[in-house]
Amino acid sequence: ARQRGFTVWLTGLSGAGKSTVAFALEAQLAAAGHHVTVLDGDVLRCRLNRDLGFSPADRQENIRRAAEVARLMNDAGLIVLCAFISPQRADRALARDIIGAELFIETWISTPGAVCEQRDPKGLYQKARAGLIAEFTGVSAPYEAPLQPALALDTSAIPLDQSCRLVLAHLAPRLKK
Ligand code: GGZ
Repeated sequence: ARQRGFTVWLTGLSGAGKSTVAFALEAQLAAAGHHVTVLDGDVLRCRLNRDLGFSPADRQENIRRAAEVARLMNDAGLIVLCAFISPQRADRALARDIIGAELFIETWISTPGAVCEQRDPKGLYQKARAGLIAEFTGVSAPYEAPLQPALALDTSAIPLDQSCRLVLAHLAPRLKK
């Protein structure tokens, strides 16, 4: 029988390493013969979600659409790696309900805010501090950390390959057969 899909939901601050972990995992899972894809907030916001901003309501709609897409892909047998800040606990609960609790693996990329701001790969924190970006998560908008994530990974404390190994070890029972 075709492999059943599931969703690894990566949540964390901008610059925490969500996309980096997601795309590295995608490559490793694909190399092992699994059907896998990434849904990335920054990417979806260029197409499917291009009409959405960063108000709480728009973030919720962003997460809702992403979760509906992940659900369709899971139904089609794909492993889906979702990388969204998804700062609101209620929105992650909505995603879990849409995808199905048993197929939803919440993974907190827990890299501290000070490290993310230090990295500032796109200069967004600097712009947010200067008041040029409103409602920027961790600066002028809240991030609600998961209370009981399946996994927590601080990418400033462990290297990328170890983060991938920890996720793959957690997924191992689902990847059998
Ligand atoms: C947070 C913002 C904002 C604001 C632009 N707040 O690290 P990035 O740059 O490349 O990816 C971030 C992306 C966040 O999109 P998500 O869909 O993951 O967000 S959410 O789940 O909250 O809906 C960041 C960039 O967009 N960005 N403005 N104000 N991140």
